[in-house]
Amino acid sequence: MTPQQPESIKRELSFEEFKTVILEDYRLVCESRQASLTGRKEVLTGKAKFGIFGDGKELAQIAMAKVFKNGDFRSGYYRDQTFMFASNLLTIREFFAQLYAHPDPIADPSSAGRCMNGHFATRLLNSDGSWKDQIETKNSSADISPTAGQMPRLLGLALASKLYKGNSTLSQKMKGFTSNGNEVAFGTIGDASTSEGLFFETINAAGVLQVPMAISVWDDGYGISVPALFQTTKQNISEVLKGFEERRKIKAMLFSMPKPGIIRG
Ligand SMILES: Cc1ncc(C[n+]2csc(CCOP(=O)(O)OP(=O)(O)O)c2C)c(N)n1
Repeated sequence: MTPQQPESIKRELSFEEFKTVILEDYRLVCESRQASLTGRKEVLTGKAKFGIFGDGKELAQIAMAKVFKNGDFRSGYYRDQTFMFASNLLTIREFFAQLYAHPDPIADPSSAGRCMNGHFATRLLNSDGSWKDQIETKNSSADISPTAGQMPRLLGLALASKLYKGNSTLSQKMKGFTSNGNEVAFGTIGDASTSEGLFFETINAAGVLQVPMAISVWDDGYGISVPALFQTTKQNISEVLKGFEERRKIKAMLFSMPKPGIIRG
């Protein structure tokens, strides 16, 4: 995690502080739900051409936003509006500007109307073309339309942190991009999209490489109208992924193996 943790995370909250946080979170849940309902009406009445929304996934995203820090990156998909609101990376006005494909980057900073709605990007460049300091901000890489396409990029972002961490010369040179590799890459994906090969390749590679990556699966049991029974082994991706859990035994075994140079006979 990046060093600048808010005070509220470091110490115990008083009851009044706790109440304030809960009420703020509840307000955001309601606002985000209303944005989904209103947005869907705009699409179904023909005022916006297409739209997918994040209703039903509000609370989990608020929880995720609480541990998302400056310097971290998101690589996610179209259901993440509440996470973006909670991370202060998107306003409801910008959300609707994207739905109406507003061509002004001030109205729709994600893509100036170029991307579909729910494709959440933060800007990496200043208006003069220079790099923004990515350590001072929370960051979101632009969503892409093929489901699970966000997974390899998630892995790449996490691997970058590991490489920075292991190479102080590199991380010194790349000030503005890393704080000694302490950044975490946060990924999101729908349960049906976990059937894509890119998902399993990413999970496998993350296990091998041991990179700082956190994945949330928004598991609602369906991919459009197809239930998990027809697309996920055991109908439950969490059960499937248990096989990828790192076991202390395996780790201990690897560490006790002789180095290749000293194997005899
Ligand atoms: C590679 C690919 N195949 C199909 C689609 C069409 N598509 C868009 S969303 C979707 C369903 C995804 O379901 P899930 O991953 O469970 O996410 P949810 O929308 O339910 O949160 C499909 C099949 C796509 N965008 N990309």
